[in-house]
Amino acid sequence: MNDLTRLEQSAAKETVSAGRRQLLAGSAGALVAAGVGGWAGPAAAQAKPLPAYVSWKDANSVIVHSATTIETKRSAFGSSVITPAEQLYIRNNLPAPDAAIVADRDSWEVMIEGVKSPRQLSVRELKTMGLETVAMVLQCSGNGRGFFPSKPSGTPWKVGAAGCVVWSGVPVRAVAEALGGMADGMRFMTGSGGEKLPEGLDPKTIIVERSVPMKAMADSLLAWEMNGAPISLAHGGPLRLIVPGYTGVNNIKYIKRLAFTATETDARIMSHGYRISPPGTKGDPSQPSVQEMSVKSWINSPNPDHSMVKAGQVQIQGVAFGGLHTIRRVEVSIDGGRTWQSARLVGPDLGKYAWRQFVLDARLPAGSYTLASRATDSAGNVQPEQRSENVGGYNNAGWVDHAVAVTVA
Ligand SMILES: Nc1nc2c(c(=O)[nH]1)N[C@H]1C(S)=C(S)[C@@H](COP(=O)(O)O)O[C@H]1N2
Ligand SMILES: [Mo]
Repeated sequence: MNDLTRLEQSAAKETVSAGRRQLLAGSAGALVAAGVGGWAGPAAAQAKPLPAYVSWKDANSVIVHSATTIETKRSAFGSSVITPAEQLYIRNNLPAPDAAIVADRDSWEVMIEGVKSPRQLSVRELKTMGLETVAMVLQCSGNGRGFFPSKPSGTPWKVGAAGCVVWSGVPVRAVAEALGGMADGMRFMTGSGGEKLPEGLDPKTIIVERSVPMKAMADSLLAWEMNGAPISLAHGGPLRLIVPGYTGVNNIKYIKRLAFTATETDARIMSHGYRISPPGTKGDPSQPSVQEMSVKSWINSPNPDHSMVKAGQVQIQGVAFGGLHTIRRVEVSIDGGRTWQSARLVGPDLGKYAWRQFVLDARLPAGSYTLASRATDSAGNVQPEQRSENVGGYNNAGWVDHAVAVTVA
């Protein structure tokens, strides 16, 4: 039995117990408990239960697309900057490793290569080498894919494959220094995930292994803590590579090897995956890789998932981030982008990699509105009106796609 089958079976088991739990919650739960549930069964339109390894997530805050793809509901994003672990999205390209790896966290080892004195370091040793904390937006490269009319293959995320999370760990540069500094001629930082790979397949075709340009090292961490707690298995514990400003896939969970390399890895997820491929083409190494995030914002409230919006004073709020730059301003439109008003940034500024909450205090008489937001970063980059078409449905920051239609009564 391979890992995927095992995962599906455990997910199926979970269907039953979660269904029992939901029985009290109403008829949807009752349907699942009656055995109609399952990943592809007739009840597929019903909310899928949480798989076992993320059973601790808040079921009401997430959309379970599959056992390895779970999205935060737009209506669940709060106003206090940080996304709680219970609400944060999940994206695993491979089934998560066995929970045994977080039983003795300090013993987890990562091999450091491409330095003068390469060696294996345990989390216990890493904890002696330095400490830094960074708040950053973790966002899947495919967040917003669900808005592409071309229906790219992959999870149709809307806005919820993103969150703002705080990580603590040792700066990668401190680790490199402790091992004699970088070897000559290295231009990339390459991280490899520690999942067990199915046998009989070329590991390069399945391993989660990504290279980022060396400049990304400056603020990168080998992190063991998220939002003040040891990183859960689901989010990459015991140890995760954090590359602030770079899309989700570059933040390698269960990191088992960190190498400074002269070239990008030839792992398939790097060479062919996550490429900006023009319509009608296939991913290949000549195309731009999905790496740095760019300026983006969206409105979370009010939105169509909420119950009816009452006419009168309304706080229109959302989040904005610049990827590698801080947010300078956010404009909000209540008429689909014909006219714009400056929104106010609220809450603490947790640094250039975090998102900012914004709010527009508006008086809305009864009627229909298209609410949109448009962010500008400190480098003067303005969130684009339209997505850039690409086969994979990556990097969607277009404000038109992210607008919401609401009825005020
Ligand atoms: N080892 C490993 N790291 C990984 C992945 C993975 O499958 N395995 N998925 C990547 C992708 S595509 C994303 S979007 C983020 C998701 O992080 P999260 O599940 O903690 O939200 O992790 C990235 N790091
Ligand atoms: Mo992702």
